[in-house]
Amino acid sequence: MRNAARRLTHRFVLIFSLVLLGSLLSVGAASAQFGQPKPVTEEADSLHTLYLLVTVAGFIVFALVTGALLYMVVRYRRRSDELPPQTHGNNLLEVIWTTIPIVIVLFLFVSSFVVLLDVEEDAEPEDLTVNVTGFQFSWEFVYDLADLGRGEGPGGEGTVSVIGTGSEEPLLVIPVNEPVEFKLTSNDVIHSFYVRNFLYKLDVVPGLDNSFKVTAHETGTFEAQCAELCGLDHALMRFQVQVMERPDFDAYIAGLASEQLEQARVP
Ligand SMILES: [Cu+2]
Repeated sequence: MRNAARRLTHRFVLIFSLVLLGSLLSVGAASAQFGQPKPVTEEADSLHTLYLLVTVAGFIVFALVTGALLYMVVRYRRRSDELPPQTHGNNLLEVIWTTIPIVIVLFLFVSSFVVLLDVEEDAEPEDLTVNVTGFQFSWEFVYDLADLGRGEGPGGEGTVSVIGTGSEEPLLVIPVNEPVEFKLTSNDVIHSFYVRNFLYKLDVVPGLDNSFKVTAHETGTFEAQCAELCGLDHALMRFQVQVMERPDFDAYIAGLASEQLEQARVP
């Protein structure tokens, strides 16, 4: 009898340790970004926190359910042909297993809604606007010289643009620590504007004005691409986003402006 009790304790300790180890590994993996690109905007930070919250909650539920299941399978396994006591219905249990999922779903709904409100907040009129046009098969980024956001900027009238070609990926340059609005339009079919490190993408739909705002908090160059299969050369619709300090951004735009003015002068 004592042997049987000891065996049971051993098994319980083994199962409990496995579940604990699994949970620790899961939480460790989740906090190590779990395959997500590094967030480089304030909005991406909120999205990443939400992602971790959902992932960790999922793993905790998984560990608890699997642990309870394994324990029950071992503890109450069939020992003889005798029919065990039969129980029909348990109100308390039903209330518990209905309430817990409702609380979890409500918690996830509220936290997602709060993050969504933050991420999809409208841009202010003084924010820098970049007009993005997707076309088969590249991108055009247009800056309005009279609307270069909160810095001094080169000023002046007119626009400057960067157009990609099949062989050359266009570069989208934005200033760091400033809200930037992207206004997305398409000339032909549906594309999708996707910058991995923004942890966000938005469809570029003909006839529909889509826009979103980011505040990048890190300088650097980040890979981006079209994320909607839009035709044969969809794979060529890659581009790069470069986040720079405000003076560098102003110098870049001024350079583009004088370059394009020069080209316009050439007969
Ligand atoms: Cu595409």
